[in-house]
Amino acid sequence: MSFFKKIFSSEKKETLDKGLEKSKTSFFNKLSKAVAGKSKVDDDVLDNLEEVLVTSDVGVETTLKVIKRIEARVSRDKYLGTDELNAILREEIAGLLSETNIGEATEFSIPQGKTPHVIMVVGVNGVGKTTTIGKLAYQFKKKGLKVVLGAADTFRAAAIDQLQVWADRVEVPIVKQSMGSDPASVAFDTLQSAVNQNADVVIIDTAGRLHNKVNLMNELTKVKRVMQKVVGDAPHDVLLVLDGSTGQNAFEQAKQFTAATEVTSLAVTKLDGTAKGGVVIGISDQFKIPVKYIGVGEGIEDLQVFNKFEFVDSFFK
Ligand SMILES: Nc1nc2c(ncn2[C@@H]2O[C@H](COP(=O)(O)OP(=O)(O)O)[C@@H](O)[C@H]2O)c(=O)[nH]1
Ligand SMILES: [Mg+2]
Repeated sequence: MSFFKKIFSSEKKETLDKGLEKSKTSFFNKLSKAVAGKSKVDDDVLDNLEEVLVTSDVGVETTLKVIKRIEARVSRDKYLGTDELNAILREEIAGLLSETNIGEATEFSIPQGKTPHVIMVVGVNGVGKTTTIGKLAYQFKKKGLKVVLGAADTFRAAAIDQLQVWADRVEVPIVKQSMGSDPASVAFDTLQSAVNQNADVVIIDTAGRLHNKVNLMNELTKVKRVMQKVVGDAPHDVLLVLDGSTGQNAFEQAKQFTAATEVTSLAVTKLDGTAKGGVVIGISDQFKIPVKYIGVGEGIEDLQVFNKFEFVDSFFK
């Protein structure tokens, strides 16, 4: 199919292939059981396939769409061999994802002359916000952009320390206050410092205490409002970080956060250590917000711009 004609950067693809290994092994084990003793894709095989997709965290809604597409294909082609199922899944899932009105995600673009560009990072505790911020800061810095980090997750002292560790590693300035201080005040200071230094990009870390949606919404709204006193249209991006290894939980978090605040893009982390990588397929299909980045390791280089066709290609290869 034409999607795969694109030549993917081989180094990036290798990391992705390796990162998805657990998800793939688990998927193909289930798939081979599902088609054992069957040479033809029939109703039984489709039933089993449905279960394989759901238990691989693709999500019920997306699974049903995929099954429908394959059913249509079975009635069109009369005979489909189970040995072709990989290739068929690859094509039909790529086809399904190409139907969403979200184009291919690209990395954050930092407009020239209208700086600083402010990115606010949100998500539940432990999903990988701080790590993703560190990796992003590294990518921006490599491009020659001036980055400032803001430690507005003031809920735990360790959260501030962790962002400091990343700031030191990437060698970018960080603005912080003590634990328990007002996150909006930290964000305000960070933007002022960024403006004073003529920085290109600001990345604001936040605390994600989801136990109360109203609280969360109020806090994020306040942070935004206070930032706008310094940069009128901040934040320019709100990146929601989701932990891919939590599977269906990541779906739930995406639903709750997008209801609580305006989110412009998604990052799905920890795809390297999990068999639940299929969750990215469901999230890409079901949310109107693009998955922009995926985390495929703990290292500074292990953040990739998400390409849905590249992902599907790696997954079903
Ligand atoms: N394997 C793996 N670990 C990750 C990834 N992203 C984050 N982590 C780890 O997840 C843990 C929590 O990350 P952290 O950034 O502190 O989460 P935060 O609480 O949302 O800021 C840390 O141990 C990170 O090293 C990833 O893409 N792959
Ligand atoms: Mg953190």
